[in-house]
Order: sequence, then structure tokens, then C-alpha cells
Amino acid sequence: MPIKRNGQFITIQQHIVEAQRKYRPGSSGEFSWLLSAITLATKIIASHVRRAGLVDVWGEQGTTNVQGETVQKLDLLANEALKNALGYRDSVGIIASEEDNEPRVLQEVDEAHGRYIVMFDPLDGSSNIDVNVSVGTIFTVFRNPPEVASTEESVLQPGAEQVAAGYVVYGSSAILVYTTGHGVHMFTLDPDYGAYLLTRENIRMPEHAPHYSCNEAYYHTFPSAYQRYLAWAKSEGEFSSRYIGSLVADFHRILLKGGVFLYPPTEKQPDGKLRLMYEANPIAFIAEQAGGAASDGSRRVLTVEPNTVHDRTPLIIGTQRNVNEVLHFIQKR
Ligand code: AHM
Ligand code: MG
Repeated sequence: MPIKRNGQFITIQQHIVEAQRKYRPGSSGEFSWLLSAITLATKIIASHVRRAGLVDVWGEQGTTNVQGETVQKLDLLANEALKNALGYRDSVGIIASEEDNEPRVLQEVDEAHGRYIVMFDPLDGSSNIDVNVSVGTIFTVFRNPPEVASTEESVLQPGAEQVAAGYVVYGSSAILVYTTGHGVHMFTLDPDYGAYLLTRENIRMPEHAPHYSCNEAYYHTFPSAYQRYLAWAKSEGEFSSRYIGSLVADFHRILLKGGVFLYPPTEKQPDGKLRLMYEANPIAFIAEQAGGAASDGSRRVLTVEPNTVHDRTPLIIGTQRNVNEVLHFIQKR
């Protein structure tokens, strides 16, 4: 149920403005205006997702993206919705998307313009669209450093520099989760009001839960430490597994119920499959803000220095105890 203050629902815009007053008094409001572009785009995406099957958004576009993956029609609609909405915000200097080869400069950075970089995976888990399974949008915001030699240098920042991150999971409801480094907050889209209403504030992950989430079909190609972890978890007798195949949906479950999500290196994807900058980093920021942890197997995800905007990373993310259980096997080797 939506949370009320003084008898009123709290929309995401109100929540962001309240947080700015509290943590950054005197701020210009451009940051909340920027986030409102993202929420607007995700409402458009949610409405496309809801109507999938009624209008022509199912299926493949007939092209592949920079990572060689088949582009779905909804991937493109989602990408356009975000780019259009962000294109109208003076505060956005650079955008980068999973679907685009290169980051795009929208405007040069100065005192009044272009002070932020926004990166996103417009539609995560898109192989699940045609079968009515949850998909999501992931986004992250960095400061756009002035006086930097190249766009690449501006964009390639470690996740610890994020100023905001979030995702929307398009499931039985559309749910938005975000952090600006002051806790993790969750909003549910009320389709009648057309507004995201606060439904949980300051989410903390459970201490531990006997759940793991990974694509075990690749088990035989995982490094042996991950195999030993999985063998141990099974031998414990208590663990259950859940794997949706949409990172956002798998992570959302762990945020609320606990457990660990693993996408180890595999034979086919020796560096892991998930993208560091717009998949792993944003959810790692959220996990840490909710009391959890995220590792690439040897480092805290948020400290990894990216080499390209589309870098991939192995990912172990969940409650601190669950993540440590996996790392225990990796470190023991
Ligand atoms: P996408 O961004 O192209 O949709 O790919 C990322 C998705 C994640 O949502 C999910 O965790 C993973 O790919 C599933 O991969 P697999 O099918 O190999 O299990
Ligand atoms: Mg993705």
C-alpha cells in the first residue's frame, strides 16, 4: 500500500524534492528535473510493455546491437523514450545506452548546462518480452566533469562516483527503486493517477536467505570455485533457486527477500555477461545502500575502473552474508 504523510500519498517527484531540501539545501532543482525525465520515459515504456500483444511491439527488430545481440522492437522503443525525454533536460551533458555504440554528447558542460551523465539499459531481459515475463529499465547518473579531454574520459568513471541509480521492473505492477546515496526507496506506478507512489522507504535487505539465482545450465563452464559454492549450497539442504533471466527482476526479489544472484564467467562469456556501467554498477549501488554487497569475484564492483562503456563483469550480488559465502569458495581456491 502507498505510504501517506499528512494524509497524502508521496509521489517520486515529491520524494526527490524533499530529499534535496534535506541533503542539498539550496540546490537548483535541475537534478530532480533530470530524474523526472527518467520517470516519464519509464511510464511510456511501461505502457508499451502493458500493451505488448495488442500492438506490434513483440519480436525482433531485424538488427543486432554493438554487443552482437538481437535487438527487439521494444528495446528500440524504450531506448527512444529515454533519449527523447533526456534530450529535453539542459542538465544532461552525455547519455550512453546499451543499445548505442558510443556515448552521445547532448551539450557541453558549463555552470548551467550539461552537468550530468546518464547511462541506461533501456530494456533489460528483453528475451523475456514475448513470453510475458518481467523486464526492466536500469539507469545511473554521474557528474559530468568539466575540463576533461574526451567524452570517453568523462564517461569512464568507477561506480563509486554514481550520484543516483535505479531501476524499474515491469511486473505485475511497474515498480521503481532508486537511491541517491541516502537509502533505497521504492515506488509503485498507479496507472489511474499516472504517478509513482512511495510504497517502501529505506529498504534494508534481510541479513541472509537460503536462495541463489543463477543460470545453472552453464554450470559445467563456471570456474570451479562457483561450482563448489553451488554444490555446498545444495548440500545445505535449505537453499532454493530462483532464476528469471531478467537481472532487474532477479535482483528485485533478492532486495526484498534476500539471497544471492550470480553471473560468473563462463566459457562463452569469460568476462561475465552483464555490463559493468549500466547493469552491475547501478544495482551494486542499490544493494550496498540496502545493506548488501556486490563483487566481481575479487573486487567490490563499485571500485572497478571501466575500460569501455560496454565492459562486462562477473557479478555476485545480494546480502553481505550470502555474497561472502560465495567469496569464501573463490578465496579458498
Ligand atoms: P539484456 O540486457 O540483453 O537483456 O541481457 C542481460 C540479461 C540479464 O537481464 C539477465 O540477468 C541475463 O541477461 C540472462 O542471461 P542468460 O540468458 O545467459 O541467463
Ligand atoms: Mg540488460
